[in-house]
Amino acid sequence: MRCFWDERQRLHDPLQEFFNGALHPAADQAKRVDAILAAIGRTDAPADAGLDPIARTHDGGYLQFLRSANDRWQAAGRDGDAFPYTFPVVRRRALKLDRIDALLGRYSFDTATPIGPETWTAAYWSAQGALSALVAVTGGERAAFALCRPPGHHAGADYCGGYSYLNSAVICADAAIAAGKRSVTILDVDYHHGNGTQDMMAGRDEIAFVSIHADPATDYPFYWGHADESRGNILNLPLPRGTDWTAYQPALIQAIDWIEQRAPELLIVSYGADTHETDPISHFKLKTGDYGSMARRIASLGVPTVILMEGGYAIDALGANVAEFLGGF
Ligand code: OKP
Ligand code: ZN
Repeated sequence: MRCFWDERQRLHDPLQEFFNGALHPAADQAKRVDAILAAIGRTDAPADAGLDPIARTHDGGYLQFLRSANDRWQAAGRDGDAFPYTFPVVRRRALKLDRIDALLGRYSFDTATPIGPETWTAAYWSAQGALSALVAVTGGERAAFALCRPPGHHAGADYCGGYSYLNSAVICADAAIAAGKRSVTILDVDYHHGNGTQDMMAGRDEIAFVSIHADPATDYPFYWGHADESRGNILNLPLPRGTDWTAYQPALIQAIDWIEQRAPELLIVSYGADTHETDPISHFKLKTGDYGSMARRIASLGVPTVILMEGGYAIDALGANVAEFLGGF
């Protein structure tokens, strides 16, 4: 299977994230990449499709912010990664503010997603990898993989969060529709709900989103991913902490039946290996071999598939988990 990766994605190297009242070492470490690269072997550098496909999906003001945030942070006299600390609550009126701290809160929903000097560059090439995987699949490949890192599924049209800055899955889906596909489905199997992807599904009947994830009553991102948000082109299948393959399988079958009914021309899989039993920030109990079973079930749909990397933080198991999933195709 063709795998896309660009060395510039390493330039995003966040030091810390803030949760539970303290700074912790960032879970999205650049060394995640080494584990995956060692396991998948040869990769191709993505082509540069430019800014247009990213600007089709994301808000212009947000993109401008993302590109300039760390410069503005430094201009305000700070070092290192830019962090938000004040957030406009949901109903606060729109204000045209220029202060970096106001912009950081306006365009973020958490304190886990700092912006470093090269975050834009890394996120840009992460999205380009997804677009190149799409080109491979529309060109006739059965499936292709993009090692998207930083990930994308928590990023909305005008916000970052959950280690995500640009939503590669939606960028890819929008590009496929622009290129003439009539129907695309995004299947998200990361441990965490893909809130950014879901948010961008409103009014998009040609794109559908189905997600299997930890119940947001107990797990991040809390405010999205509940079963009662399912409607039309959205299906949320939350599962409790402790879910193993036996308990996971029925949800996967339900997701696959739902996809089959929609008969998409293209499938995009947001693949997270953070459902693994040893993941340090998650609470499902899948084993390495389960990813092969999962992939074979998905592949049985017979739909051309773009596979995008999302989370997965158990470095010791990460390479094997990704290779097992890709091997299942
Ligand atoms: C990104 B992806 C841990 C707090 C974690 C952020 C999680 C982001 C997950 N106690 N907060 O979906 O893998
Ligand atoms: Zn995750």
